[in-house]
Amino acid sequence: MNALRHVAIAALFAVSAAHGAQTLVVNGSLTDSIENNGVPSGWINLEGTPDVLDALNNVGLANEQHFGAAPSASPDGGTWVGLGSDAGYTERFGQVLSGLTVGQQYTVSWSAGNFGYNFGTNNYLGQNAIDVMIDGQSIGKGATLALGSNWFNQSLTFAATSASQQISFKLATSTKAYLSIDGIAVNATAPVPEPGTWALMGLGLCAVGFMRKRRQA
Ligand SMILES: [Ca+2]
Repeated sequence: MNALRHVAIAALFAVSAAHGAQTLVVNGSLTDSIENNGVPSGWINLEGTPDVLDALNNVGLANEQHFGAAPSASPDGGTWVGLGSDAGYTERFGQVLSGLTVGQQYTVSWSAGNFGYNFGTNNYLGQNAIDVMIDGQSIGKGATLALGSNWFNQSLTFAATSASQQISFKLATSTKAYLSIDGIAVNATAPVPEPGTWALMGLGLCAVGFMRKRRQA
């Protein structure tokens, strides 16, 4: 009887542990040295020349402060990534997510701002949106942002189709623009217990049922 109760309790603990959420992104804070044409550690450059910047070093150039709108402090802090676009030109960066559960829904969240770049004829001041891709296919985009000083929290969801999938970010249209992104996270939206957990949970429920039966007898 006591042993059965222990099995039931252990199974319930296993189920609640499976619900613990943890971001699957490496260096989602996009922390690294200021860099023109580079991406932070943990990330790969997929198209064009993304930059690592902050409010004092636009487009990843030291002491470059020609913004279209002065950035407010990033909600995530530190450095972030800048993505440009123009007719026939795009910049994209990403990383491979591993440990995904097939069929599981995941939420991708990030902060974005449109501070632009305004220097001579190099004007990237248009509005644009962050486009999110899984294995090179768009799963949607954040709200379109006009030039301004604020950061906006944005998110999208997708269902995993493989244990490892590449996530990447670029601008949604070819309008000449330069947007910033920071604080990227990927978390299970509504965790589904894994097969092993289902089995344990079933065992726990059987044990509870068995205890009830014994008590009734
Ligand atoms: Ca950051």
